[in-house]
Order: sequence, then C-alpha cells, then structure tokens
Amino acid sequence: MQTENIKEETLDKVTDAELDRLGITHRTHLSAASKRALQWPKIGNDWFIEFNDLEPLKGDLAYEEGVCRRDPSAVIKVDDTYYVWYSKSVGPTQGFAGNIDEEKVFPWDRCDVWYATSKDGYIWKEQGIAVARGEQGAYDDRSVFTAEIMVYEGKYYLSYQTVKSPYTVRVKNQVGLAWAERPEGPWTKLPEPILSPADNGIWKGEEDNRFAVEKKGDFDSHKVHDPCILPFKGKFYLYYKGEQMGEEITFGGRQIRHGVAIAEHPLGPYVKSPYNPISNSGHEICVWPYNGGIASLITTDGPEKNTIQWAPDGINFEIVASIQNPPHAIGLNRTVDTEKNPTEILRWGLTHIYNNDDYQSILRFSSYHKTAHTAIGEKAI
Ligand code: AAL
Repeated sequence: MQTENIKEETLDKVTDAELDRLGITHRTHLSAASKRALQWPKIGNDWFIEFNDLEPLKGDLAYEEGVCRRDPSAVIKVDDTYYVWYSKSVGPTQGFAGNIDEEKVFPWDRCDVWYATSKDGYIWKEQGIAVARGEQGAYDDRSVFTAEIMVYEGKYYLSYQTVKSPYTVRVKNQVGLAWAERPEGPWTKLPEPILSPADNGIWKGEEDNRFAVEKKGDFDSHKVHDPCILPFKGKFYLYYKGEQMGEEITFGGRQIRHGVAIAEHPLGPYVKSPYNPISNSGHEICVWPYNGGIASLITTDGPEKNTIQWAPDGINFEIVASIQNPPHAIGLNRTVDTEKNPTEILRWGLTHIYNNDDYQSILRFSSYHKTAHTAIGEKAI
C-alpha cells in the first residue's frame, strides 16, 4: 500500500464522500499527489487571488521621462486624503563601471524619500521631500529609499534604506527611521540606523566584488532592505529583506531571505530574532496582520516565490496559497479592515514597474477572488 506518509488511522477516518470530492478512486493506491491532497488544511479559497492588469496613475505620479519614482510605501488615509511615500531620483543610471562619485550606480541611488497625496487613489499630487539624504559623512549621505510607513498612537514612523558614500558594490546598506506628529512632517531622523547587516561575513580579496567571499556570514551579512514595521502582540516587528555576502542563484532566483527584528518601542532598539531567516524566499517585504497572526506575500526569488504565507506568531510561516504574477514592491492599502477577508488588503494598492532600465514609475494594482468557472450562459450553483 502506498500510504507511508499518512497514518493508517488518519486514512481510516477519511470518508468515501471526501475521497469522492477529491476524485480519489482507490483508497489503497494513493499517489504522492493524492496523499498531499488528503493532508490539505481546510483553508478555503479566500487566500487564492488573481491580479488584474496594472493601471497607470494620473497627475504627478504618472510616468515622467527622466524621473525615477519607485518602491511605494503602504497607502494610509488621514481624514479624506490618501498618502504615499516613495523613492525619487532623477537622471540615468550608469552602474559601477563609470565614475561612482558623480553618477548613479542604481536607479535607487541618490534618492530622497518623497510623498504624494490623493483623494481617490488614482490622481496624485506630489507634495515634496519627506526625508532627505543626510549631510556628507552621515550614514545616509548617499541615498535614502524604499520607505515604509507605520501609524501608531497618532504618530507617523517612516523606515527606509540608507547608503553611505561611496556607493561601491560591496557597500553595506542599513535601515533608518524618522518620525513625525503629522503625515506632512516635519520628520525627525534618528541619529543612528535602527538595523544593520550582520558583520560575520568575510570578503575574499580586495576587488570590489560581492560574489567573492571567504565566508558568507548570516543571511543578511551584506544588506538589510525593504523595512516594514508592524505593531504586533504589544511589540514592534520590523520585517526586512536580507542580502548575503557571496549571494548565489538558487531555484532560478536570487538567494534572498527575510528576517524580523523586534522592539518594545517604535523607535527601537530592534533586536534580530534568533529564528531568522523566517523566509527562504521572496523579495520586497509585503506583510499584514490577519486572524491574530501575520500574512506575507512572497514574490520574485527563491523556491517559495509566488506564495502567500501566514504565521500565528509572526515568525513561523507556512504556505497558505500560491499566487500567479504578483506585483512587485507592493505598497499595501492599510486603510482597510484586514479581518474582513485574508486578502482584503490586496484588493488594491500601489506597485512599480520598470518603464526602462533608467526610469521606473508607480502604478496601481488590484486583485479579485475567482469564485466560479462558467461558460457563457452556464449557471453556477
Ligand atoms: C527594491 C528593494 C530595495 C533594493 C532596490 C531598491 O526592489 O528590494 O529597494 O535596494 O530594489
């Protein structure tokens, strides 16, 4: 009998009706797929969603040649106005071959964090800089980018990535934090980063090459990216993406993982969880509270890319759905009631696309549940 992974007593409890529903004819001849089907949790269809085509934004956030706007934060609503923060830079990207002291090495180099407002989520008015790069010599003097917003007890917290000059290939990236009483600012920057890469990797040789290592170190030994702070269980969970020194390609994607650092207060100190990494896949962080736990959309890289995962404790994530073509760098719509449905927060929000290698723009995504499959004139029951 091919039922090694399923306990006899479990199989005995499976009713004929359940086997009929799953289309399993022979109780004594279970393929690997049938065994997995018998162990599916009863999670329903709610986590499984489809994404519509992206829609361009209007007003100041419409695509603009020569300008890069990317990595939108979550969208929040204050009174009747939506707010979003994002990375903005101008001019083309030359990469690392040129003069790194004068040029841009990435589209997210030489950015400041800007913000825009909207009444309907489609037409946006750019309001100006929220958080600017630091003074020369500061840890954030080269670029501040990929911001995320948290509203907590009437205060606003922006976390974002930081790079210090010179922007070499091996430069470490950190995470900074600024807070304000109002979404318009003024923003007060913390003097030091709230998160830094692990310092237990060892580069090999002096060449500015991030793939050459004696020792890779922790999953986040090179860069900490894509911060997103959520209030959770009376504490503050800072989810982030780690890049490792000596990054490899695995399962058709980059070796990218996620971690979490936890603080008692929104301003920190943030302490990395000993359970890190908490995801072996993914790219930009996209997390939201649901049913007493945390849900996470995992995109782009790793063997578990294109899945939604959920963790009752915000740390031990299990896959709950597979998702086709999720948008990248999602800015979630934090204005909704996340308990209404596990994926309510993904009904619409913001994302970015590469219009070309130099310039990116912010777009709107939306999603829906597929609840029936009928031909024209055919009725579902
Ligand atoms: C993004 C994010 C981070 C990276 C770059 C800008 O999609 O993962 O923000 O640094 O790409």
